[in-house]
Parts: sequence; C-alpha cells; structure tokens
Amino acid sequence: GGSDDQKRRAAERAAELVSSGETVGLGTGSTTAFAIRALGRAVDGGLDVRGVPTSFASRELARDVGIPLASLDEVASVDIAIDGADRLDADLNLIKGGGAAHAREKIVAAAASRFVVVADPSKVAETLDRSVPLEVLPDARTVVAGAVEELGGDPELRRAERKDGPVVTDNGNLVLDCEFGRIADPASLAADLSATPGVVEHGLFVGLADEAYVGTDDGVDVRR
Ligand code: DER
Repeated sequence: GGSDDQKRRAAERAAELVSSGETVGLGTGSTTAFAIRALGRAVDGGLDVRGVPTSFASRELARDVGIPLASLDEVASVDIAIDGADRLDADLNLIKGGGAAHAREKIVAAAASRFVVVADPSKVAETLDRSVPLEVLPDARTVVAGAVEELGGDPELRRAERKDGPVVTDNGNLVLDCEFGRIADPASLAADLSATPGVVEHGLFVGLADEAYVGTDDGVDVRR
C-alpha cells in the first residue's frame, strides 16, 4: 500500500472541505483515520460538525478525538462523506470492504450530497481487478457462494486473524471475498450481486464517488 504521508495528505485535504453546521460521514480504514484526526483538531479549533461513523472503529476514533457524533438512524442525509477504498478506477468506481465495513459505508456514501474518496496511488487501477467483499447473512453463505460461482467468481469466507473462525461484521454477518478477476463491467456485476438473496451488501461502489483525492509524495491529485 501507499505511504502514511500520501494517505495523510489526501485525508487532510478532504477534511478541509467540511464546514461548520455540516454533518459528515466518517469512513473506515487507515486513510480516513487521518481525516478523522484532522476533523478532531478542527473541532478543537471551533468547527461545529456532527460525525456519522460507518463502523465501531470509526466511532471509537471519532469519540477519542472529540467529534460530536450522530448515529446513522438519526440522519436522513449527510452533507459530505469521506471514505477510503481498496481500489478505484478511472470512472471513480470503487472496490471497498477491506475493513468489512462496506454495508454502513455504502449507506452513508449514498446518503451524502458529496462523497469524497481518499486514497494513495497504490489503490488506483485502470480497471477494477481485486476481489469483491460481500457481507452475507451467516446462514446464506453456502447458497451465496454457489450464486457467486454461477457469476464466475471464486468465493472465500474471510477468516479472522485474532479469533478462531470467520470475521463477523459490526452487523453480525459474515464476509465472502469473491475473486472475479478483471471486472470489465462493474455496474452489471454490482446489479447481479445486489439481486442475490442473502447478500446484505457488496463492495462495488458504482457511480457513488463524486471525487477522489489521491495523495502523492508532493501533493494531492484530485479526480472528478
Ligand atoms: O473497508 C473499506 O472500504 C476501507 O475504506 C478500506 O478498505 C480502505 O482502507 P485503508 O484506507 O486502510 O486502505
């Protein structure tokens, strides 16, 4: 992955977009964490915002840095959402879900008037070519795996690192990482995955991002 400096540059530039009085969607992952920390400093300096976290992790970090929080069910929309990505292509379509938070992330991203992705250059690809995480109802994992194979994918249950057995999401579901190879038509695959019973949410974010801030060694590359 990219360097912390690259991630920090992108994230801090995105955090500057947030104005007083706004509600901001707080994404999940190490890149967005820099934006959350920057917003915490801005709140100390008088910025008046409400943060809507997308995971246990981003809620804990936002609380630590003093950002006033609103829970997802308290807001009908957010003014701006800042979140990372595992991959982004030239059309700003994304693969997300490396942190298994993509179900809430997508709700917040879709509810945002402005969705800004923050990334480092290692995330950028011509076409999306990485496995797609699916959050699945636990009992549906076998039927969903079969449906994924029908779609040409290779599903793998995401194992936990410091826990026996699989990763369990903040919503109590499991994650299948599905390798499809190069994804030439993300919109079509996204539609097929959304139509698969038992899939709570997939990690393809098609047509959601308004802009991407890609941190480089000497600045931020803004893509719209
Ligand atoms: O889970 C996600 O979609 C995250 O945004 C994520 O995978 C990016 O994480 P990173 O900023 O730590 O690479």
